[in-house]
Amino acid sequence: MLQDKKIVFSGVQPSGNLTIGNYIGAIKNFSRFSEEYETFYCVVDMHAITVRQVPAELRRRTYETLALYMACGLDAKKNTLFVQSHVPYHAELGWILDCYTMFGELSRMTQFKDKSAKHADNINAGLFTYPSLMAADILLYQTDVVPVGIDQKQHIELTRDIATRFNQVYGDTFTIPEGFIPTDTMKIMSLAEPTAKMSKSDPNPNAIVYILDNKDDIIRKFRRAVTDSDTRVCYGEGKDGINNLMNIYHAFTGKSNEEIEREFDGKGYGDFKLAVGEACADGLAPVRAEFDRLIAAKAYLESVMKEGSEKAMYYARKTMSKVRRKIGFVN
Ligand code: AQP
Repeated sequence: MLQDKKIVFSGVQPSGNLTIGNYIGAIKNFSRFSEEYETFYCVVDMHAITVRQVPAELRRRTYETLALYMACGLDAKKNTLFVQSHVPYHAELGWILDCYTMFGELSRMTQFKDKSAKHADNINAGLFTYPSLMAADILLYQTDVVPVGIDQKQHIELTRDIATRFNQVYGDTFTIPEGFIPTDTMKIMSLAEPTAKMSKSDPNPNAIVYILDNKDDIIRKFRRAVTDSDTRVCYGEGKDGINNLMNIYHAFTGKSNEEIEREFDGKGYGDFKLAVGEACADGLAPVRAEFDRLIAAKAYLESVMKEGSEKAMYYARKTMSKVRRKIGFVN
Protein backbone atom coordinates (compact mmCIF):
# COMPACT_ATOMS: atom_id res chain seq x y z
CA MET A 1 0.00 0.00 0.00
CA LEU A 2 1.62 3.24 -1.15
CA GLN A 3 -0.61 5.52 0.82
CA ASP A 4 0.12 5.31 4.55
CA LYS A 5 2.24 8.43 4.70
CA LYS A 6 1.09 12.01 4.48
CA ILE A 7 1.96 13.76 1.25
CA VAL A 8 4.26 16.74 0.72
CA PHE A 9 4.44 18.64 -2.57
CA SER A 10 6.41 21.71 -3.59
CA GLY A 11 8.04 23.17 -6.68
CA VAL A 12 10.45 25.78 -7.94
CA GLN A 13 10.37 27.48 -11.33
CA PRO A 14 13.45 27.11 -13.54
CA SER A 15 12.94 30.76 -14.50
CA GLY A 16 16.43 31.94 -13.53
CA ASN A 17 19.43 30.92 -11.49
CA LEU A 18 18.19 30.03 -8.03
CA THR A 19 18.71 32.57 -5.25
CA ILE A 20 19.31 32.35 -1.53
CA GLY A 21 15.63 33.43 -1.27
CA ASN A 22 14.60 30.18 -2.98
CA TYR A 23 17.08 28.30 -0.78
CA ILE A 24 16.14 29.80 2.60
CA GLY A 25 12.42 30.16 1.90
CA ALA A 26 11.88 26.78 0.28
CA ILE A 27 14.51 24.21 -0.79
CA LYS A 28 16.47 24.13 2.48
CA ASN A 29 13.28 22.96 4.21
CA PHE A 30 12.36 20.23 1.74
CA SER A 31 14.58 17.45 3.05
CA ARG A 32 13.15 17.56 6.58
CA PHE A 33 10.07 15.74 5.21
CA SER A 34 11.87 12.97 3.32
CA GLU A 35 11.77 10.31 6.01
CA GLU A 36 8.25 10.55 7.33
CA TYR A 37 6.27 11.81 4.35
CA GLU A 38 5.73 10.76 0.75
CA THR A 39 7.40 13.73 -0.93
CA PHE A 40 6.98 15.15 -4.43
CA TYR A 41 9.35 17.92 -5.50
CA CYS A 42 8.76 19.26 -8.94
CA VAL A 43 10.62 21.57 -11.32
CA VAL A 44 7.67 23.69 -12.47
CA ASP A 45 8.69 24.51 -16.04
CA MET A 46 5.07 25.18 -17.11
CA HIS A 47 4.88 28.05 -14.62
CA ALA A 48 8.17 29.44 -15.90
CA ILE A 49 6.74 30.13 -19.38
CA THR A 50 4.24 32.64 -17.97
CA VAL A 51 7.24 34.94 -18.45
CA ARG A 52 9.12 34.77 -21.77
CA GLN A 53 12.05 32.31 -21.56
CA VAL A 54 14.95 31.56 -23.91
CA PRO A 55 14.29 27.87 -24.78
CA ALA A 56 17.90 26.65 -24.44
CA GLU A 57 18.21 28.40 -21.07
CA LEU A 58 14.93 27.00 -19.81
CA ARG A 59 16.12 23.49 -20.71
CA ARG A 60 19.50 24.03 -19.03
CA ARG A 61 17.93 25.46 -15.89
CA THR A 62 15.49 22.57 -15.66
CA TYR A 63 18.44 20.19 -15.30
CA GLU A 64 20.17 22.62 -12.94
CA THR A 65 17.14 22.98 -10.68
CA LEU A 66 16.84 19.21 -10.40
CA ALA A 67 20.58 18.95 -9.63
CA LEU A 68 20.21 21.69 -7.02
CA TYR A 69 17.36 19.86 -5.33
CA MET A 70 19.69 16.91 -4.90
CA ALA A 71 22.69 19.07 -3.97
CA CYS A 72 20.54 20.61 -1.21
CA GLY A 73 20.02 17.17 0.29
CA LEU A 74 17.10 15.57 -1.53
CA ASP A 75 17.91 11.92 -2.13
CA ALA A 76 16.26 10.72 -5.34
CA LYS A 77 15.55 7.38 -3.71
CA LYS A 78 13.59 8.93 -0.85
CA ASN A 79 11.84 11.74 -2.74
CA THR A 80 9.94 11.83 -6.01
CA LEU A 81 11.82 14.41 -8.10
CA PHE A 82 10.30 15.26 -11.45
CA VAL A 83 9.54 17.87 -14.10
CA GLN A 84 6.02 19.31 -14.25
CA SER A 85 5.60 19.14 -18.05
CA HIS A 86 6.46 15.41 -17.99
CA VAL A 87 3.16 14.77 -16.21
CA PRO A 88 0.43 16.12 -18.52
CA TYR A 89 -2.21 15.75 -15.79
CA HIS A 90 -1.00 19.07 -14.36
CA ALA A 91 -2.24 20.87 -17.48
CA GLU A 92 -5.47 18.87 -17.54
CA LEU A 93 -6.37 19.53 -13.92
CA GLY A 94 -5.15 23.13 -14.28
CA TRP A 95 -7.76 23.75 -16.99
CA ILE A 96 -10.51 22.10 -14.95
CA LEU A 97 -9.64 24.18 -11.88
CA ASP A 98 -9.63 27.34 -14.01
CA CYS A 99 -13.36 26.71 -14.29
CA TYR A 100 -13.69 26.66 -10.50
CA THR A 101 -11.56 29.75 -9.84
CA MET A 102 -13.13 33.18 -9.88
CA PHE A 103 -11.87 36.11 -11.92
CA GLY A 104 -12.07 38.31 -8.80
CA GLU A 105 -9.93 35.88 -6.80
CA LEU A 106 -7.20 35.82 -9.43
CA SER A 107 -7.33 39.61 -9.77
CA ARG A 108 -6.46 39.98 -6.08
CA MET A 109 -3.23 37.96 -6.26
CA THR A 110 -0.29 40.21 -5.41
CA GLN A 111 2.14 38.12 -7.46
CA PHE A 112 -0.02 38.74 -10.55
CA LYS A 113 -0.05 42.46 -9.83
CA ASP A 114 3.74 42.55 -9.29
CA LYS A 115 4.56 40.43 -12.32
CA SER A 116 2.18 42.27 -14.63
CA ALA A 117 3.82 45.54 -13.58
CA LYS A 118 7.24 44.02 -14.31
CA HIS A 119 6.21 42.48 -17.65
CA ALA A 120 3.74 45.06 -18.91
CA ASP A 121 4.35 43.99 -22.53
CA ASN A 122 3.35 40.38 -21.84
CA ILE A 123 0.42 40.16 -19.41
CA ASN A 124 -0.71 36.80 -20.75
CA ALA A 125 -3.61 34.63 -19.58
CA GLY A 126 -1.17 32.09 -18.08
CA LEU A 127 0.27 34.75 -15.78
CA PHE A 128 -3.26 35.46 -14.61
CA THR A 129 -4.29 31.82 -14.10
CA TYR A 130 -0.93 30.75 -12.61
CA PRO A 131 -2.58 30.13 -9.18
CA SER A 132 -5.09 27.60 -10.55
CA LEU A 133 -2.25 25.66 -12.19
CA MET A 134 -0.43 25.82 -8.86
CA ALA A 135 -3.60 24.52 -7.17
CA ALA A 136 -3.63 21.65 -9.68
CA ASP A 137 0.03 20.84 -8.94
CA ILE A 138 -0.78 20.52 -5.25
CA LEU A 139 -4.22 18.88 -5.40
CA LEU A 140 -3.21 16.23 -7.97
CA TYR A 141 -1.16 14.48 -5.30
CA GLN A 142 -3.75 14.80 -2.51
CA THR A 143 -1.12 16.87 -0.76
CA ASP A 144 -1.28 17.44 2.99
CA VAL A 145 1.66 19.84 3.39
CA VAL A 146 3.20 22.41 1.01
CA PRO A 147 6.55 23.86 2.13
CA VAL A 148 6.85 27.34 0.55
CA GLY A 149 8.18 30.79 1.29
CA ILE A 150 5.92 33.39 2.86
CA ASP A 151 5.39 35.08 -0.53
CA GLN A 152 3.34 32.05 -1.63
CA LYS A 153 0.91 32.19 1.30
CA GLN A 154 -1.82 33.85 -0.74
CA HIS A 155 -1.60 31.15 -3.44
CA ILE A 156 -1.86 28.39 -0.84
CA GLU A 157 -4.97 30.03 0.63
CA LEU A 158 -6.51 30.21 -2.83
CA THR A 159 -5.66 26.52 -3.41
CA ARG A 160 -7.55 25.67 -0.22
CA ASP A 161 -10.53 27.77 -1.34
CA ILE A 162 -10.62 26.10 -4.77
CA ALA A 163 -10.39 22.62 -3.24
CA THR A 164 -13.10 23.40 -0.69
CA ARG A 165 -15.37 24.79 -3.40
CA PHE A 166 -14.87 21.70 -5.57
CA ASN A 167 -15.46 19.35 -2.63
CA GLN A 168 -18.66 21.21 -1.72
CA VAL A 169 -20.06 20.71 -5.22
CA TYR A 170 -18.91 17.13 -5.87
CA GLY A 171 -18.26 15.61 -2.45
CA ASP A 172 -14.88 14.72 -1.03
CA THR A 173 -12.39 14.81 -3.90
CA PHE A 174 -9.31 16.73 -2.80
CA THR A 175 -7.33 16.78 0.43
CA ILE A 176 -7.25 20.35 1.75
CA PRO A 177 -3.53 21.18 1.99
CA GLU A 178 -1.73 23.22 4.64
CA GLY A 179 1.18 25.53 3.84
CA PHE A 180 4.39 24.90 5.75
CA ILE A 181 5.85 28.38 6.04
CA PRO A 182 8.75 28.47 8.49
CA THR A 183 8.10 31.24 10.99
CA ASP A 184 11.77 31.80 11.77
CA THR A 185 12.71 32.77 8.21
CA MET A 186 11.18 35.80 6.61
CA LYS A 187 10.94 36.75 2.98
CA ILE A 188 14.48 37.40 1.75
CA MET A 189 14.69 40.84 0.19
CA SER A 190 16.75 42.33 -2.62
CA LEU A 191 20.20 43.55 -1.53
CA ALA A 192 19.82 46.63 -3.72
CA GLU A 193 16.24 47.49 -2.78
CA PRO A 194 15.45 45.86 0.56
CA THR A 195 11.72 46.62 0.40
CA ALA A 196 11.37 44.34 -2.67
CA LYS A 197 11.58 40.54 -2.68
CA MET A 198 14.82 38.95 -3.86
CA SER A 199 13.72 37.37 -7.15
CA LYS A 200 15.73 35.23 -9.52
CA SER A 201 14.40 37.20 -12.50
CA ASP A 202 15.59 40.57 -11.14
CA PRO A 203 17.80 42.06 -13.90
CA ASN A 204 20.24 43.58 -11.36
CA PRO A 205 22.72 40.80 -10.43
CA ASN A 206 23.97 42.79 -7.41
CA ALA A 207 20.49 42.63 -5.88
CA ILE A 208 20.64 38.84 -5.79
CA VAL A 209 22.87 36.23 -4.23
CA TYR A 210 22.68 33.05 -6.27
CA ILE A 211 23.06 29.68 -4.57
CA LEU A 212 25.89 28.92 -7.00
CA ASP A 213 27.77 32.23 -6.67
CA ASN A 214 31.42 31.82 -5.65
CA LYS A 215 32.67 33.07 -2.28
CA ASP A 216 34.25 36.27 -3.66
CA ASP A 217 31.07 37.28 -5.46
CA ILE A 218 28.94 36.54 -2.40
CA ILE A 219 31.15 38.67 -0.16
CA ARG A 220 31.30 41.49 -2.73
CA LYS A 221 27.50 41.54 -3.06
CA PHE A 222 26.97 41.67 0.70
CA ARG A 223 29.56 44.44 1.04
CA ARG A 224 27.51 46.50 -1.43
CA ALA A 225 24.14 45.72 0.16
CA VAL A 226 21.99 48.79 0.75
CA THR A 227 21.56 49.58 4.47
CA ASP A 228 20.78 52.90 6.19
CA SER A 229 22.50 55.91 7.71
CA ASP A 230 22.43 54.46 11.24
CA THR A 231 25.44 52.42 12.42
CA ARG A 232 23.96 50.01 14.96
CA VAL A 233 23.26 46.39 13.98
CA CYS A 234 19.77 45.92 15.41
CA TYR A 235 16.37 44.82 14.16
CA GLY A 236 13.79 47.56 13.77
CA GLU A 237 11.45 49.70 11.76
CA GLY A 238 13.02 51.64 8.91
CA LYS A 239 16.03 49.32 8.90
CA ASP A 240 14.89 47.08 6.02
CA GLY A 241 18.42 46.45 4.74
CA ILE A 242 19.81 45.45 8.15
CA ASN A 243 16.69 43.42 9.00
CA ASN A 244 17.18 41.49 5.78
CA LEU A 245 20.88 40.84 6.49
CA MET A 246 19.99 39.70 10.01
CA ASN A 247 17.42 37.27 8.58
CA ILE A 248 20.01 35.88 6.19
CA TYR A 249 22.63 35.61 8.95
CA HIS A 250 20.07 33.82 11.14
CA ALA A 251 19.27 31.38 8.31
CA PHE A 252 22.92 30.35 7.97
CA THR A 253 24.02 30.45 11.62
CA GLY A 254 20.83 29.81 13.59
CA LYS A 255 21.63 32.87 15.77
CA SER A 256 18.71 34.87 17.18
CA ASN A 257 18.35 38.63 16.71
CA GLU A 258 19.49 39.24 20.29
CA GLU A 259 22.61 37.12 19.76
CA ILE A 260 23.38 38.94 16.52
CA GLU A 261 22.89 42.34 18.15
CA ARG A 262 25.27 41.33 20.97
CA GLU A 263 27.85 39.92 18.55
CA PHE A 264 28.05 43.19 16.59
CA ASP A 265 27.62 45.59 19.50
CA GLY A 266 30.22 48.35 19.02
CA LYS A 267 31.13 47.14 15.52
CA GLY A 268 30.14 48.78 12.26
CA TYR A 269 28.04 47.65 9.32
CA GLY A 270 31.22 46.70 7.42
CA ASP A 271 32.09 43.95 9.92
CA PHE A 272 28.52 42.71 9.95
CA LYS A 273 28.24 42.56 6.16
CA LEU A 274 31.50 40.62 5.93
CA ALA A 275 30.26 38.12 8.54
CA VAL A 276 26.97 37.63 6.69
CA GLY A 277 28.86 37.09 3.42
CA GLU A 278 31.18 34.54 4.98
CA ALA A 279 28.40 32.64 6.75
CA CYS A 280 26.41 32.49 3.53
CA ALA A 281 29.38 31.45 1.34
CA ASP A 282 30.51 28.78 3.82
CA GLY A 283 26.95 27.47 4.23
CA LEU A 284 26.54 27.12 0.48
CA ALA A 285 30.00 25.67 -0.27
CA PRO A 286 28.94 22.00 0.12
CA VAL A 287 25.85 22.63 -2.05
CA ARG A 288 28.04 24.07 -4.82
CA ALA A 289 30.46 21.15 -4.67
CA GLU A 290 27.69 18.56 -4.89
CA PHE A 291 25.97 20.51 -7.66
CA ASP A 292 29.16 20.48 -9.78
CA ARG A 293 29.33 16.72 -9.43
CA LEU A 294 25.66 16.14 -10.30
CA ILE A 295 25.35 18.54 -13.22
CA ALA A 296 28.12 16.66 -15.04
CA ALA A 297 26.03 13.46 -14.84
CA LYS A 298 23.30 14.32 -17.35
CA ALA A 299 22.24 10.71 -18.01
CA TYR A 300 21.79 10.18 -14.28
CA LEU A 301 19.66 13.34 -13.98
CA GLU A 302 17.53 12.09 -16.86
CA SER A 303 17.02 8.75 -15.16
CA VAL A 304 15.91 10.56 -11.99
CA MET A 305 13.43 12.67 -14.00
CA LYS A 306 12.06 9.59 -15.73
CA GLU A 307 11.59 7.55 -12.59
CA GLY A 308 10.13 10.56 -10.80
CA SER A 309 7.58 11.29 -13.50
CA GLU A 310 6.49 7.65 -13.63
CA LYS A 311 5.79 7.63 -9.91
CA ALA A 312 4.11 11.04 -10.04
CA MET A 313 1.92 9.83 -12.92
CA TYR A 314 0.74 6.91 -10.85
CA TYR A 315 -0.54 9.21 -8.11
CA ALA A 316 -1.84 11.91 -10.44
CA ARG A 317 -3.78 9.42 -12.58
CA LYS A 318 -5.76 8.26 -9.56
CA THR A 319 -6.85 11.81 -8.70
CA MET A 320 -7.63 12.62 -12.34
CA SER A 321 -9.88 9.63 -12.85
CA LYS A 322 -11.82 10.61 -9.73
CA VAL A 323 -12.11 14.23 -10.91
CA ARG A 324 -13.17 13.25 -14.43
CA ARG A 325 -15.87 10.94 -13.09
CA LYS A 326 -17.17 13.54 -10.63
CA ILE A 327 -17.52 16.33 -13.16
CA GLY A 328 -19.22 14.13 -15.73
CA PHE A 329 -16.57 13.43 -18.36
CA VAL A 330 -17.11 10.12 -20.20
CA ASN A 331 -14.30 7.71 -19.37
N1 AQP B 1 12.90 36.09 -1.65
C1 AQP B 1 12.35 34.99 -1.19
N2 AQP B 1 12.27 34.76 0.15
C2 AQP B 1 11.74 33.61 0.64
N3 AQP B 1 11.25 32.63 -0.16
C3 AQP B 1 11.31 32.81 -1.50
N4 AQP B 1 10.94 32.05 -2.55
C4 AQP B 1 11.23 32.70 -3.69
N5 AQP B 1 11.80 33.87 -3.44
C5 AQP B 1 11.86 33.99 -2.07
C6 AQP B 1 10.34 30.74 -2.43
O1 AQP B 1 10.99 29.89 -3.36
C7 AQP B 1 10.05 28.92 -3.84
C8 AQP B 1 10.15 28.83 -5.31
O2 AQP B 1 9.74 30.03 -5.90
P1 AQP B 1 9.35 30.01 -7.42
O3 AQP B 1 10.54 29.78 -8.24
O4 AQP B 1 8.27 29.07 -7.68
O5 AQP B 1 8.73 31.40 -7.70
P2 AQP B 1 8.84 32.77 -7.07
O6 AQP B 1 8.30 32.80 -5.69
O7 AQP B 1 8.19 33.70 -8.05
O8 AQP B 1 10.42 33.00 -7.02
P3 AQP B 1 11.26 34.09 -7.69
O9 AQP B 1 12.68 33.85 -7.32
O10 AQP B 1 10.70 35.44 -7.37
O11 AQP B 1 11.10 33.77 -9.23
P4 AQP B 1 10.71 34.70 -10.41
O12 AQP B 1 11.69 35.84 -10.37
O13 AQP B 1 10.86 33.86 -11.62
O14 AQP B 1 9.30 35.12 -10.17
C9 AQP B 1 8.67 29.34 -3.34
O15 AQP B 1 8.30 28.51 -2.27
C10 AQP B 1 8.88 30.74 -2.87
O16 AQP B 1 8.03 31.05 -1.78
